[in-house]
Amino acid sequence: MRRLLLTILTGVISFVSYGQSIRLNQIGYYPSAEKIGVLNDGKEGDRFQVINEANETILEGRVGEPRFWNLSGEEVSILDFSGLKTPGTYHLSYNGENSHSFQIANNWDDPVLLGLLKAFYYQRASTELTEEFAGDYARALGHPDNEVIIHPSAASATRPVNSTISSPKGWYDAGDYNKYIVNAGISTYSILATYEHYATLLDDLSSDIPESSNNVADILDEAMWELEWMLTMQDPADGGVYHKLTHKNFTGYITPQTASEIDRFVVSKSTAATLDFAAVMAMASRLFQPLQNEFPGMSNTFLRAAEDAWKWAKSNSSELYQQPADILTGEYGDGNVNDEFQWAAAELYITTGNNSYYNDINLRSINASVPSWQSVSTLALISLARNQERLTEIAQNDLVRNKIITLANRLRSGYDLNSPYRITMTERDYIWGSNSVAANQAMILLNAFELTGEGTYLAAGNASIDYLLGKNPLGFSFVTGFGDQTPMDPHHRPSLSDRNTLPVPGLLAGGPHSLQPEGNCNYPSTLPAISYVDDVCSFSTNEIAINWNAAMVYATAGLQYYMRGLGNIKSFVLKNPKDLVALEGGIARFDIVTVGEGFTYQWFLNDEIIEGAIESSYIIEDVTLEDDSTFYSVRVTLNGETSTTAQARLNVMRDEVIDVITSTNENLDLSLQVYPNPTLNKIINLTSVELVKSLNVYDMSGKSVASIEQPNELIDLSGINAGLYLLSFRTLNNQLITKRLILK
Ligand code: G3I
Ligand code: 9MR
Repeated sequence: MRRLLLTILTGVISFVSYGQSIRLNQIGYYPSAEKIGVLNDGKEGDRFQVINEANETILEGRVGEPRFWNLSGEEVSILDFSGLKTPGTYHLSYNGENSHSFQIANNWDDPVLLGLLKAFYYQRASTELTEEFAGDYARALGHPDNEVIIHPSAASATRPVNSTISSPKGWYDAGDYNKYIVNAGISTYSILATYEHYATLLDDLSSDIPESSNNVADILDEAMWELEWMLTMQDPADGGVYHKLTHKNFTGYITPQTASEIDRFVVSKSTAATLDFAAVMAMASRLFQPLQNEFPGMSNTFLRAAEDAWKWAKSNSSELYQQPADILTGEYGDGNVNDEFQWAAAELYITTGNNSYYNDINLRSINASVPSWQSVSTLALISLARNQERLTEIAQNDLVRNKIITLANRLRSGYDLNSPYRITMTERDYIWGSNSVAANQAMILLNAFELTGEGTYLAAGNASIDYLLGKNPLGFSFVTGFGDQTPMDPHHRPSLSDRNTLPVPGLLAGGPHSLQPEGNCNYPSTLPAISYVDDVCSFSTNEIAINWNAAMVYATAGLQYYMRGLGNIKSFVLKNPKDLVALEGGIARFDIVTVGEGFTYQWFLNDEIIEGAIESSYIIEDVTLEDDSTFYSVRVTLNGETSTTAQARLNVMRDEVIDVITSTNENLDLSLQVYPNPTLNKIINLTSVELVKSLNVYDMSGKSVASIEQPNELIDLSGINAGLYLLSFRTLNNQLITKRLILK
């Protein structure tokens, strides 16, 4: 009955789901990374192909077991093509359907990171975007914001109602033209943290902006555009910070220049805005401190601004933002500002070393959670973890570390064990801006990786990026302009009012969730993971926003940084040993995949040390039936730190296939030779190749790992892991010849 119900449900829902049945990262994968695609409605055990640009099948894999995902209402199977390691452009094929193409490359994500960063330039207020830097997206100056009206809610003795202030620059928040301090907070944090954590990657990265020719990393120049605006939002009379700078209502779909004719207001100081401001300013102060020549005095200005804001917040600790009746734009309201206090205290402590700020953090009370504009205490944890060498003696570094790791473990186990899509997203994550949840989950995982050197966190973070770039039930790569199927109609006023067919590139759409507040959008479903529509009407799923983009800048940069070995962690475990099937009399080989130098290994059989088994692979020659259901684990040691993997199981099958020649034809061609065997460089030679029609390579579990039509004399199997394989040749007269091959 249950089964029937699922089938009915799947049947109903599959016609509303989008796009192709194969969902994968539409841009690319690192050669050493795990590579997973997801197939809707596949048959377990069926073959899928990896096809190169010359249209050759270079690998085959088997469709995994279908599992039902209630958030998208479909059964999906994993397509694991991690064995593909040779750089190039490929697509997958299943049952005659081709996937989008993707790259295997060490720099596949360069354009994505640049695009995401460049998007901030396109969001700039108070400046003309020139053709030199903006190309087709050039536009006239919008919102000079040099005469912004003091709204009654913001009036004070020195700034009476209807007086004006100048508050230029900053980024437009999203698809609207307003500027909100709360959201500027986490957005600027993510951008500055990207630099603070991954400077060596960012120092040389040019996003081709007007400041590119100065001596400063472009990402810092971009942040400065926002920081300069933020400074103007502080009332110099008391240190309090206005909540937002806004039109009274959302404008129509008009250009920035046209919208500039409509009045702008600063509205109400708030505790949340003032604390987010303090946190970001304190952080900026330490990052711009070395740049005295380029930005004279700015580091001090930031610090003073942070301290003044902190003082205001301490004596105005519950000024929760109340939207005035005549103001109808975004609220960014928040009923709880404890976390904002904690974050600001942490950033001030890190920058000044003043212990009184430390006590204000109240570290024990922080319950680590994936950060958002409304929930920022985990930003404090991350900054503390990343600045340990600057901290005074009272810092509880272990506590910080444990909190981050506990959260990361939850995310990783979702991805590892519980998710049919092998992602970290669960039901609670499908909120407005769900895509930024995925990106911020990656941020947590990257930080857990930094703290532990445990590569499985990195793999889980990579999975979030795969999700955002297409490995999701909608089959969308959610960054405009990147991927085959990307949002074409985002709720983004500059894109809606310009002459271009394509939207401004590099913008991350908010993503699916079931709120559907619009009433007039044609959503395909109310299921959280597919409640999305690529239509301007959908401001709740298809708008873009600076905090979402900034989270993905961080995630993409972090992934690049570690995968390219730029960090302190140059050696890590990427994959643990997996269960194996071996043949009686054959060879079983367990591997732990480590990246970098310095590891030592000790293997265990059923928890007992195996003498002499101290390599990254453990090979059992001549497997017997008695080895069936034995368990293997490996203890890895790096610089005196050890950890032991979970046990992998060995399953043994009777040797009934090896070197068996199956044919009904009497004239068996035995002249076919494969050499060298074993082979070290994974290139093999064939004799009598003119008699061979095709070749299939199987691993010991019977999984096809390569398939070649009309092989040449030299066959390159370098995309395949070391191990024992079966080569199955089909000759022109339809004989099937099977040989075993050891790749070392
Ligand atoms: O806080 C509750 C939580 O307790 C509850 O469990 C959860 C269930 O859905 O809802 C939470 O509140 C949500 C809140 O975001 C925090 O996630 C609201 O339902 C949801 O409506 C609210 O959405 C915000 C939206 O503005 C509407 O206010 C988005 O986070 C926020 O990103 C978005 O921001 C807008 C700006 O206002 C204007 N500029 C564009 C920008 C992006 O769309
Ligand atoms: O266009 C607005 C978008 O930028 C906001 O994020 C969103 C949520 O506050 O609101 C959009 O404006 C809509 C308004 O809330 C209701 N009427 C329709 C507007 C969209 O055209």
